[in-house]
Amino acid sequence: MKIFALKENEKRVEYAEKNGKIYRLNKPAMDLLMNEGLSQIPGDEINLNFSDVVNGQKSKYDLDIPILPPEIWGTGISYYISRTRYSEDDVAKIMGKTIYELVYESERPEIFFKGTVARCVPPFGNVSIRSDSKWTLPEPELAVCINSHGKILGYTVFDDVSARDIEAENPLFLPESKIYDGCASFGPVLVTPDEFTDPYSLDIKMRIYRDDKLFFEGKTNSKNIRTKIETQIKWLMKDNSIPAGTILTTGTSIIPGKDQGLKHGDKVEISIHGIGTLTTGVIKK
Ligand code: DO4
Ligand code: MG
Repeated sequence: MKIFALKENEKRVEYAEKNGKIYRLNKPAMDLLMNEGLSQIPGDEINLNFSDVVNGQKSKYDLDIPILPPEIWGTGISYYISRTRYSEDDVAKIMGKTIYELVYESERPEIFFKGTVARCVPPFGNVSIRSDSKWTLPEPELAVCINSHGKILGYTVFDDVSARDIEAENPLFLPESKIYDGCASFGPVLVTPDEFTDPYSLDIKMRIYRDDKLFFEGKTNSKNIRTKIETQIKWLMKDNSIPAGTILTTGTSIIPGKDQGLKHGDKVEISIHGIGTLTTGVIKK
């Protein structure tokens, strides 16, 4: 099943796609996700072309984020390339190793609070560059939605937009680099595990367009992730109660360079095999 949401006359309406049929839900999508035993989807089947809704380039509809997570968390430095690229700056070292090398080697992953729904923009919305940042990067990531026991309810595409200059200036500035208005987007759909292939063999691609021309392109595969998603969830939930519907975004491994930061007017496309393409614009505050 794939969950998505549209804004209709200023109201949020949730939908589910299953076996080629689309249902307008009359119960919250979250209830549906938490009740796998339901034999019938609670809603009316409607005549809507799924590819018109979630086509990566554009949508005929006004999409919203697929679910409304009560909390959003992130994992950092979960790929070898992030360990290396983050260590390139003049960053803090402990006993001769950069903090990023150390966190990559550590059993405990780096886990940080990423934000709330109010700070997320929907697919085809505009993510933001902070007014005090000159180097902000998109971070294309596979994200999971979990219940309060840590069970994975669905997978989605997440952009963990980050003010890299603020983060590089001082690691204690991480919260300001990560959490601000327009610091994230996710969607266009949430795919339930029964429709999902192996989360450790997914092609992930990102393209940035500037003035309608391709400005940056990168690709990776989720097989390169160091800490398995289940282990990330276990650490997130250690002595930390997590409300059902929480999103955990699992880390980036496509990292544009210093001269490839986002600019006002850019378009970012992030595709993950089996989920779809998340497209957003970019604005500078
Ligand atoms: O401290 C760095 C955070 C890195 C991050 O968000 C990632 O690796 O995806
Ligand atoms: Mg990230």
